[in-house]
Amino acid sequence: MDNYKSPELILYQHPLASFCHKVLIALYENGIRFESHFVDLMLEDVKTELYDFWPVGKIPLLRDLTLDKTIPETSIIIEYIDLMYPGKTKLIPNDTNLALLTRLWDRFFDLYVSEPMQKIVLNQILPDGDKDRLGVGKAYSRLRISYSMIEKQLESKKYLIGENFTMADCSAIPALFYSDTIVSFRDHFPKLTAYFELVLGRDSVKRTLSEAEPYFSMYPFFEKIPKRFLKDRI
Ligand SMILES: N[C@@H](CCC(=O)N[C@@H](CS)C(=O)NCC(=O)O)C(=O)O
Repeated sequence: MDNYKSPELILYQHPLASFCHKVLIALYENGIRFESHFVDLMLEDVKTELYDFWPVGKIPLLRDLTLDKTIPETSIIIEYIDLMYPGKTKLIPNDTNLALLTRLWDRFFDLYVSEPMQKIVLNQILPDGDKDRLGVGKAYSRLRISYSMIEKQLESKKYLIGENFTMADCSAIPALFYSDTIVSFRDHFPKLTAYFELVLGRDSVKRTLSEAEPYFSMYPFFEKIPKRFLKDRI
């Protein structure tokens, strides 16, 4: 039986989606029980249910049935679970300055790694006439600048903001997992590479990636996903 299932929390998500990984890692870090509702954005009925709660239509989306609350936006979902369902990993530090740094690096990864990564991935599946050459060029250079900034941030730190794993790391891991398949950081950014290897070892991350694995072949840069993340290691 799956320990993580409970009728109280429902997470609308898709196991391939990087922003869903961000929240899944946070939930798994603290063994928070929830029920998963897969959202296939191609299927109208699932989309309708999601749009009823949050017309923006982005995933993931959390529903807390105990309080009849809808919680959208990954950073807000993580803030919410840290507050309402605290566990061994304090995702938002109690110290005000560390909390600010956590939020800053969470924003940084969403806006300056995930966003350009998504731009490049989306562009890959667009028909030729709709491709955005200029925007994609900017996205590639943004990723390189971001990697240099992360390398500097990690100079004397174990995790992104210090000794402890936080929301900033939840945000970083999926962003880096996919961005590395587009602009690899492994040859030029040793601290970033070492950090990424460290976080890949966490159970929450292993579980998230193994649940994503059956869907990896749908990813436009599938051939760039390192074979060690694939079950059949083709
Ligand atoms: N700012 C949002 C971003 C979420 C997001 O972009 N989710 C993607 C999946 S990774 C999505 O819903 N894409 C479908 C769409 O944009 O219609 C958050 O942090 O929750």
